[in-house]
Amino acid sequence: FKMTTVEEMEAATNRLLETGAKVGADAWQFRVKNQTPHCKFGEQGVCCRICAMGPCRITPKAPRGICGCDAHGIVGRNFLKFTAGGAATHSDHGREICHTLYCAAEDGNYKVKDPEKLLRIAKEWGVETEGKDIYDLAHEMAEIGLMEYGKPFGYQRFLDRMPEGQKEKLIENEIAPRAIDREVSTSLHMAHMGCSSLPEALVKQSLRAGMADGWGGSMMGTEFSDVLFGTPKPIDTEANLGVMVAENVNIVVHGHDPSLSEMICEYADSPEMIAYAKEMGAKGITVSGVCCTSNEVAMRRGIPMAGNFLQQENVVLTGACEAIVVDVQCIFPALGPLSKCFHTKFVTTSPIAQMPDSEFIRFNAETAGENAKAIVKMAIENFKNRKPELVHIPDMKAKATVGYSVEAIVKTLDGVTNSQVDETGTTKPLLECITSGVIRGAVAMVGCNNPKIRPDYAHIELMKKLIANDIVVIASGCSAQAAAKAGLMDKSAKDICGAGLKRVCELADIPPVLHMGSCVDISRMMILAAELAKDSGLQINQLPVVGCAPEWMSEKAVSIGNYVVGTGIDTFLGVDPYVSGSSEMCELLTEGTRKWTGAAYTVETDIEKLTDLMIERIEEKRTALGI
Ligand code: NFS
Ligand code: SF4
Repeated sequence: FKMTTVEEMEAATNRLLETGAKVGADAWQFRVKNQTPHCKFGEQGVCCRICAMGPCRITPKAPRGICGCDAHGIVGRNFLKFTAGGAATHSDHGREICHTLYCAAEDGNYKVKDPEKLLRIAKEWGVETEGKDIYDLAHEMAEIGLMEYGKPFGYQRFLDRMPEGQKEKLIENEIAPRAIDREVSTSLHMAHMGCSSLPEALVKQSLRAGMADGWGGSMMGTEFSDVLFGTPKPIDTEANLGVMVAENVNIVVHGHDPSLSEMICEYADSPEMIAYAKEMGAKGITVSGVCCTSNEVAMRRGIPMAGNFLQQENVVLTGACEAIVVDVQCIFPALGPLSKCFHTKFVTTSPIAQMPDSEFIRFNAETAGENAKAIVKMAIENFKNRKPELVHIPDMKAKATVGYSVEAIVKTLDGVTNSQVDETGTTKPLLECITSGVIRGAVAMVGCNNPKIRPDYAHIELMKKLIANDIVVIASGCSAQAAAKAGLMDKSAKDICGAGLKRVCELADIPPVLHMGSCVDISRMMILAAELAKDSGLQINQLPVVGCAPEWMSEKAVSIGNYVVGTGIDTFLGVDPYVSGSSEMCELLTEGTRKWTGAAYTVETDIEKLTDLMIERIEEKRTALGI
C-alpha cells in the first residue's frame, strides 16, 4: 500500500503556482505572508468593537473597555458570536434543504429518492403516514421541519434521539436547543453591548446555539438531503486534482448545498450535454468537486473529489477548468480575480454568496433544471477558450471508497463479528469490536484546512497514528478529503492499521477511515454516538469516542465543536479559537463544561501531542468502563 504524501501534494501545488506566476495570479500562499504576523489582540480574542464607544482592546494597562467590560466578557462574547455565525450558516443550509423538499414532486426537478427514510422520520415525529401520498408527506414534513426554526415553544425534535435522560439533563442545564433561529438571535442579543459579560452564561449559550445546529439545522440538512438524494451507501471514487481530465470539459462544483451540485451532475451526465461537449471538441464532461458539496456528490454518486478547502485555487490554476460553480460557504472571493487570469467561468448561484468578478446565475429549486442546464452549457461552450499552453493537471489521485452513512455502517458491520450478536440493524457488532478491544475506540475527524497548520499534514498524520493504534476514524468535510487524497480511504490502507482494526477492515471490507460526508453530516456522527450509547446502555460521554478538528478555520467549525462537546464528546482542536486572552474562558472550555455535558475541549497546537492526548483520553474512557 502506497500513500500519497503531503510533500508530493505540495510539489504539485508549487508546480501550479508556477503557472500562476506566468499569468500574474495571486494565491493564498502569498496573501498569508502579507497578513503575517496577525493582530495579537484579535488572536487572543480581546478586541471588542460591538459598540461605537470602542473599539476597545484589553492590555495590562487598560484592563477594561470603556463600558467596563473585562477580557473575560469580551472573549466570551466574541466566542458566542463566532458560534452563532456558524450555527446560522449550517442551519440556513438545512432550511434551504427543507425548502427543496417542499418543492419535491413526482414530475418535478427534485424527487423523493429515499421514501423509507422519510417514513421513518415521520413516525419519529408522530406524523400520520397511513395512506398518505409520499409527496404530500414530504411537503408536510418539510413544513414541520421549517417550523423547527421558529416555533415558539419546546425543544428540537431530534433531541428525542438521545439516550434516556440526556435530553432532560440538557434542559436542566439550559443547553437544550429551542427553536433554531431563536438560539441564534438570543446569542446575538446576549452579545449586544450591555447584555451578558459573564463567561459562564456566554459559554452555556454557545453550547446551546451549537446544539441548535447539530441536533437541529445540520441534522435536518442531512436527513432531508438523504430523503431527496438518497441515503449514501459505499461507493468507489477518486480524490485529488488528477481526477480532472484534460480532454474533457471540466466542471468543478464547490460549496455546500447538494440541491445545486446534484442538478449539475444530473445534466452533465445527460446524453444531450455529452453530445454537445463532443460537438465543441471535447471528449466528454468531467464533474469534480471541492469542499463539502464535493463530499455530498461523492457519497451519493461517486463523483470524484478534486480537493479540499485550500486547493480551491488549484483547480483554476490547472488551466483546464471550464467552470467553477459555487453555491454557499467556504468559497474564496479570490476565485473571481483568479478566474480572470484564465478562461475559467466563475459561476455564483446563490443570493447568499454573491462575489465580484463572477457570473451570477440565480439558482432556484423551482427552476433548478433550467439553471443547471444553462450552467453546463456555458461550461461546454467555454472549452474552446482554453489556453493549451497553460494546461497542467497534476498526475495525482488516490482511490477511495466513500458513502458511510450510519445506515451503511450498521449494514456493513452486520454479521461481521460472527458471534452471539444476532440483532441485525443495530450498532451491536461495532460495540462488540470496541468492548473486546479489537478496536480501541473511534475518532471523529472533521473540519477544514488552515494555513496556520501545514495543509492536510495534521489530518493525515493524526489519522495514520490513530489507525495504527486500532482506533477507527470516521471523517467528514475537508478532513475526509485530506484522507481520501492521501489514500487512507482506499481499502488497502488496512495494511498500515494495527492488527485488530486490520482484521475488522478485512472482515467488513471497509477502509480504516470511513467517509461520513460533509460538515452538516457531522450530525450523522452524533446519531451514531447516540445509537452506540443506547445499544450499550451507556451515556454518550462514557463512550471511548472523541472528536477532533486539527486544522479548523470557520465559524461553522466552532459551532460544531460546541455541539460535539454539548453532546458529551471530548473535542480536540489544533487551532486556538481566539480565547487565550481570558483565563476564565479557557478554564470553562477546557474543564468547566464537564459539569453540564461530561465533555470539554482540549486545544493543542503540537499535532504529535494532540494525537497522544486523544489516545490517552480514549484509554481513560475504556478504563472507566472496565473494558
Ligand atoms: Ni466544513 Fe465544508 Fe471544508 Fe471547513 Fe469549509 S468546506 S462545512 S467549513 S473548509 S470542512
Ligand atoms: Fe468597548 Fe464595551 Fe463598547 Fe466593547 S461594548 S467596544 S468593550 S465600550
